[in-house]
Amino acid sequence: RSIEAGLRLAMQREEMRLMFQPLLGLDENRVTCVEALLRWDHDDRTVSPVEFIPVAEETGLIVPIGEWVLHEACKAASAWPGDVRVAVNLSPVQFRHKDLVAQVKAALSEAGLEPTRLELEITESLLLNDSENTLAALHELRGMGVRISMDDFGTGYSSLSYLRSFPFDKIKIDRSFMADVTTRADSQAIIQAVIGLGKSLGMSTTAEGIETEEQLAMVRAQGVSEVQGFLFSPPLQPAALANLLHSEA
Ligand code: G
Ligand code: G
Ligand code: MN
Ligand code: NA
Repeated sequence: RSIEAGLRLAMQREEMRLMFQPLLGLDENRVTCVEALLRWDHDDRTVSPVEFIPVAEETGLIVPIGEWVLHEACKAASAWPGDVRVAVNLSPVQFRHKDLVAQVKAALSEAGLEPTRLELEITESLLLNDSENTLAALHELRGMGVRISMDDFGTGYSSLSYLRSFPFDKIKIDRSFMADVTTRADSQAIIQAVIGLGKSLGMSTTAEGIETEEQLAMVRAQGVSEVQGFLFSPPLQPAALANLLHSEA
């Protein structure tokens, strides 16, 4: 397929780049974290990760691509002011690869970035396979000081059992729960319950997909720690993100 053929050449052609979406800490009232989001400029268009990540996973190309993302994200973060963290999305395939911990260590040391400034986001589906190796890698990374977030919480099948098998630092509540949060009491109740669950397990909570002032007011009142969404900022080019951080510093 053409995506596969293109992906094989994408790295050497330097067609991959990162966008950066800042997250707002509500207590701090400043950017606390920035999520790195991969883009592929190919054949006169920008291909979304939704399209190419599955192909990269099937072909194993996600391993070198993911390693590049880790290095680029850590390098970018090392130039940001203050203690802003960088969040990197990881694929389950990367977790099954025996070199993941070594790759993370290399990316951190090459960039001179403290491990506490790196967050790794994993979606719930990840732990389904090969859970022993995955858990061992997660524990080793966490032992180094790297933070681990559960991404898209509430969309998978086993959210609650994952919270019991691994001590995540952060729960990111999926944006599908924000869509109707201002009009539906049941969505509000679910968000409230997840925040409470996080508090009792010592995990912070982030609300994804905040697009309106009403949604922000709602999740703020409910006690969420951090928000992400187009209201505060869309994903930005690296220079625009650096400007934003320097204007805050
Ligand atoms: O930025 P955007 O909305 O297009 O991202 C779409 C999806 O792609 C999201 O689920 C996001 O987690 C995923 N994604 C973005 N960048 C990366 C990456 O570097 N690695 C992996 N595995 N997934 C990514
Ligand atoms: O699955 P993950 O949470 O990693 O996905 C991140 C994706 O969510 C990014 O591709 C980003 O473009 C998208 N995103 C970020 N903020 C918003 C938002 O407020 N609304 C919508 N619809 N998408 C968002
Ligand atoms: Mn994410
Ligand atoms: Na998400």
